[in-house]
Amino acid sequence: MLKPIATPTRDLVNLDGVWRFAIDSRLGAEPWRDRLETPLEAAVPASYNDLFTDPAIRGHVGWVYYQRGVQVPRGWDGERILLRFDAATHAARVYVDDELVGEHVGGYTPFDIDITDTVSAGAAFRLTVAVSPDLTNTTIPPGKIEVGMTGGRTQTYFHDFYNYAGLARSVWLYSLPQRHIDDVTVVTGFDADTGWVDYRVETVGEADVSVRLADEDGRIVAEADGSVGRLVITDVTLWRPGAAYLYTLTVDAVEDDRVWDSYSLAVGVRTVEVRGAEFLINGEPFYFTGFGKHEDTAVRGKGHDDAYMVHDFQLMEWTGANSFRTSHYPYAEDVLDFADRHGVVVIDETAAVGLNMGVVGGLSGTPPFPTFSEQYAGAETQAAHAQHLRELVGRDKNHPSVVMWCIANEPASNEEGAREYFEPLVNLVRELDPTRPLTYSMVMFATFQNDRMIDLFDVVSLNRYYGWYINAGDLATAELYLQGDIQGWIDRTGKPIMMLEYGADTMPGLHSVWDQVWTEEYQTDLLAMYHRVFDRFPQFAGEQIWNFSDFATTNGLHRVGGNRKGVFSRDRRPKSAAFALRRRWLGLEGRKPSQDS
Ligand code: BDP
Repeated sequence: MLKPIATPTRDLVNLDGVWRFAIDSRLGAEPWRDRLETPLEAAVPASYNDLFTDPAIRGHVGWVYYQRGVQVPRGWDGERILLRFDAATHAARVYVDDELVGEHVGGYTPFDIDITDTVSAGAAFRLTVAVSPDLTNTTIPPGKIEVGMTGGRTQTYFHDFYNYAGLARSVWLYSLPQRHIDDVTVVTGFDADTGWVDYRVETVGEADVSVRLADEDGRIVAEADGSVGRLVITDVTLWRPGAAYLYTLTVDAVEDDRVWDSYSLAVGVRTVEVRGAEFLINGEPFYFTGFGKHEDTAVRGKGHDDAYMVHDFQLMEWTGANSFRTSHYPYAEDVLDFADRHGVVVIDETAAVGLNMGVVGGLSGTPPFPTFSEQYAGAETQAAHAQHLRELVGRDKNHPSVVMWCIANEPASNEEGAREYFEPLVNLVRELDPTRPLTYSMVMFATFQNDRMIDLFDVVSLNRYYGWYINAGDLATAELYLQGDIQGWIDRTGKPIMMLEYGADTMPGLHSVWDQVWTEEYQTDLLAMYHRVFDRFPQFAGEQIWNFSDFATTNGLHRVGGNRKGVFSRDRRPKSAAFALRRRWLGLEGRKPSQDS
């Protein structure tokens, strides 16, 4: 799916700003038929939850409504006219004046609605968007809605981060020529100094395709005709971690001597491969350093914010991180564009978090009922997961920064039914994208003895909390457990092994000379213990700490003001561990992990 951009043949109008806002219980029937009767306005992009002081809005179960007027530019006669929602979390119904023009389920992937037949160039219309924060067994992530003792509907879900919802990313109105480029797919490769870009272009309407590739100085380095082909680059400059290089691919759809449509995208030439226990980028072993993150800031919730994006990348670079995981859902496309431009490596994760009833069973890991059953994650959930994967790969397939798909966080891979649930999804992603390795991050109680599906995947990704949820305050015992755990996975799989979560909740300013949990010293010591263990295994392929920064969670007894496992606080101030990481990852302590593997 192509990102909407302005080109010589396409126009783009941004609809961000302040929209009228109300929850359904405070509106009459079919509220889209008129101006919303509400005193409230909400910022777009932003999650709506923390904008208002009213708890009934924050935790609302059911539809919320956004509305604004839109003016269609007068020059758009004869063009196709579309709305693009970069995200509506978790479902949306879109109305133009009185008419329902489209719907979408899935809170973190974009969708288009073609409104050509409903609106006119030069005219204005009323745009109303109903957005649902609800999580059920037909959404990804899944959740449960029940009627409680007070008669109100309550939402539960099986992940700790707060269920922020709303229009958290940009909304656009854009024009497309009737004959247009519908999709572009690139796969890159190289041999010595010669690089190539295999491309495939899909068009709507009859048109001949011609493509050209320019380097960063704007020099054309290769050209071709036809909707499928290979562009060869002599003396290629590769896209490398820490040293991004982007070519610009321009695609023209031509017919009757006229360029009907033109579209450009950035292309980084690089390869990704798993060989034995090694994760290779451009044929060279790559060791991941970095974080699991969240899209999470005060007031905005999961609202995309360019200032925070720039600052987060700065802080990651400052710590020496070379990568991050989009835990636990696809991030705004702007984040991947930024990673492409700055040579930051991304593990792109789906929103499939909480497919695990064992987590409800607490540390025993005993599910109250089977996870992979019609009661919870059944055929409908699997279908929603498959659709989510199609949309994720469709959006992100051309980003050089994306080197691996993580198709679920902590699923119950130890439970019966896990393999049957995941095997078709693995096959689907391999068909959609045969080039990138696959992984899922593994919950504590999915062990090398009981996991049922690792052989379907390329990389073993562990989430481990020895020293926190297990052996809290006893790092010596935690170290033994961790050592045995990693050894077990090496013996069982021979695949690259990475740690995608490890960490400790930490209260900035709390200190102790002893092994006291929640102190800054304990977080630093726990991370150092993990690193000591990782460094004993040459097969180890990477370390991403949980979490980059503190983040909002749902109410819960073991969360004090959110999840505090951040190396930075929620307002991005470093805890002591940040300085220790910087020494390790920038190689200031002698060993630089990325050089040794
Ligand atoms: C892991 C989850 C992550 C949580 C983390 C924690 O993958 O989303 O935030 O535990 O408890 O199980 O801090």
